[in-house]
Formats: sequence, structure tokens, C-alpha cells
Amino acid sequence: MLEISQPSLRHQQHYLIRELAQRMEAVWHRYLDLEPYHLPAELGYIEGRLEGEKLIVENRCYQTPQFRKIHLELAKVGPVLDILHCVMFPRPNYALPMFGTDIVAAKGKISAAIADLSPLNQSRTLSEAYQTQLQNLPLNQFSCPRQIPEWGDIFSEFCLFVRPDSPEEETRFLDIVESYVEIHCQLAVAAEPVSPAEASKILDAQIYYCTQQQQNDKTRRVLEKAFGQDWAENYMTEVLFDFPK
Ligand code: BLA
Repeated sequence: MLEISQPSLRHQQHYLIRELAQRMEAVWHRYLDLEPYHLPAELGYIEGRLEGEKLIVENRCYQTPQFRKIHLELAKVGPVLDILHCVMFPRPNYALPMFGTDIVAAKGKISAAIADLSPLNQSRTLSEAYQTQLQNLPLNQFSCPRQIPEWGDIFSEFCLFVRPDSPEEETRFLDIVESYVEIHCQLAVAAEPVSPAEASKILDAQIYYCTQQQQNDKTRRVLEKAFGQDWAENYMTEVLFDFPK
């Protein structure tokens, strides 16, 4: 695992990525009891090549009593592509949603900025406590909303998917996502574990969430082009969106 004091890829990345990475880590350190989570050693820091450019992937992973894995990944393809990917996977014995965010910057311009607290239940709704806190955030104040792809039936009504169009919209995106993480951490540390029967349903919902995310061909294509088909498949199913064991 990379320690927080080490120099990091984020300092060479788009402002929005660097800033969100810093803000999320600050919130985690403020609220959560973080322990390291060990990825297979060879997958913490990875280098490949994509269309003549160097691809660097840097992973940071934690676990806590409520979260089986908190994964922050930063990736850079030479000067052409910067990526932030983050998922907080709850332990199945806590009735918590899945927090996920992805920022893609192509040639210095953000093309996709997405964040959600995705419910892990059959009715696909967040609890009252989450809804009350989320409903006042300015989710509709973006000039370029983007359409959720077909596999995105996992996302909630609070899913924010935009191409931020100005520095103001970038800051608005940062503030909203920071609020998501803060609300999520506060509710998570106050949560009580659920019964084994409930946990088994949550486990199924988490497997469904991961199965849908594994269908994101845009992510897969970047990884396949740099590392090959088998490597990409393994990375998507074992590192990015693994099922709870
Ligand atoms: C889109 N993800 C993308 C795109 C790229 C990546 C290149 C297309 C950008 C665009 O349409 O403008 C690439 N994302 C990556 C790579 C990694 C990554 C290589 O994370 C990892 C190494 N994706 C997530 C999470 C969410 C997510 C957690 O990893 C949401 C919570 C969503 N990414 C997401 C969505 C799209 C996307 C919804 C748009 C897909 C589409 O329009 O088809």
C-alpha cells in the first residue's frame, strides 16, 4: 500500500482529480478507523503502454469495521488521459449503499464526472436518513448533464453524471461529492450490523452492482489496449469490482 506521505501521481493530474482525491482522503481520515487493505503486491503500482503513451496506475486501499474495501485509484496515460476511480464497498452485514465516483479527463478537459451512493436493496432506494441529507444538494445546477449508460440501472436518483463546464461547476461537483462521502461516513459509523438473512440479500445486491460495473466497455477498452484482454478481465473482476468473498 502507498503511504500518504509518498509522492503521488495526483500531483501530475488534472486539478479536479487531485482535489477530489485529497478531499476524500481527508474525510476518511476524519471519520473512519482506517486499516490497510492489501491488494496483490504487483497491482499496487502498475505501468503499461497505451498507443505509445505510458500508462501509470496507482492504487490506495483501506478497510474499516464498516467497509470491506475503500479503493482509490489514480491513472494517467501520458498527457492524454487522467482518471480517478473510487469505490467504498460496505461489508455485507451493514445496510449501507455503495459509494462510487469516476472522473475522466481527456487532454486536460473533463469529459465525465460521476458520483453516486447506490442502494444495495431490491427496491433500489436509499434509506430515509440518506434521502433527507442528499435532497438539498444542488444536483441540477450543471449545464451539461450526461446520459447514464444501459448497465447503469444500479445508480440512485441522486446519481450525478455531468461534464462540468466551468470552474464554478467543477467546484460544485467537488463540494457535492465531498458531501456524499461525508454523509456516508457519518451514517456508516452510526450503523448497526444487520441479521445474517439481511446480509445475504445485501451480498447479492453487491454482486449485482459489481456485475453491472464490469460491463463498462469504456473502462475495459482502456485497460485491454494497455495490458491485454486477460489482464483487463482479471483487473476488472478482482481489483475494480470484485465480489465479497
Ligand atoms: C466512463 N470510464 C469512462 C470513460 C473512460 C473510463 C475512458 C469514458 C469517458 C467518457 O465517456 O467521457 C475509464 N474509468 C476508466 C478506467 C478506470 C476507470 C480506465 O475507473 C480504471 C482504471 N466507473 C467507475 C465507477 C463509476 C463509473 C466507480 O469506475 C460510477 C460510480 C462510471 N465511467 C462511469 C460511467 C461512464 C464512465 C457511467 C460513462 C460510460 C458510458 O457513457 O458508456
